[in-house]
Amino acid sequence: MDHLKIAPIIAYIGLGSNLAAPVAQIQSARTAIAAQAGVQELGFSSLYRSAPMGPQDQPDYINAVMAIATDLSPMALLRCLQGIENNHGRVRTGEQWGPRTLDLDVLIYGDQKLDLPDLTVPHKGLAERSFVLYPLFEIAPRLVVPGKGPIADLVAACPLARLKRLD
Ligand code: A4P
Ligand code: MG
Repeated sequence: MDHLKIAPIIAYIGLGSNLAAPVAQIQSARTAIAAQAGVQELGFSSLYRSAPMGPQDQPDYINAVMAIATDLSPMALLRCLQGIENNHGRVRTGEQWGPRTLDLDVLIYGDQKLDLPDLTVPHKGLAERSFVLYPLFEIAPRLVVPGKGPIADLVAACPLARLKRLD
């Protein structure tokens, strides 16, 4: 029944790192995500330097957003990203918004709105975070965020807040 094959979903992944050579962490994560079975890279934003949200006694972050087409279910995609986080030396200390070698968030999964015990999509902080909105807008300027509206409107309402695009 090949003719019934479901079309891949377009999803957006948020990448963040502020420990152990953050730029290299983000680049290596990009390669690892693109290499997953059932995942195809569609786009990747510039890298952005951002002041930490949360505890201030931690280094600045490097953030980026990646667009993918995927056959994976939302939960399969989350588990796959968590495996990549673990492979990048991610240690979960329990401190909320504490420093990390690599953080991978499912920002958007097609037009779906999900509120599962382990997965909220669109990502709960998306609309308030300049380090997510600006790179997302860079690669998907006409995107409509499910339940939240056009990305252009979200960006217009969100101060830059010490976000800097790197060359
Ligand atoms: N989870 C639920 N929904 C999702 C989703 N859409 N994507 C659950 C990924 N995970 C999701 O995440 C905690 C739990 O969220 C997971 O078990 C998963 O089932 P985590 O990665 O283990 O822990 P965390 O990341 O510390 O928690 P949290 O609250 O998700 O933090 P955030 O929102 O990821 O923020 N400052 C700057 N400048 N840049 C950053 O990137 N990132 C953070 C972390 C803090 N400050 C930052 C940045
Ligand atoms: Mg996270």
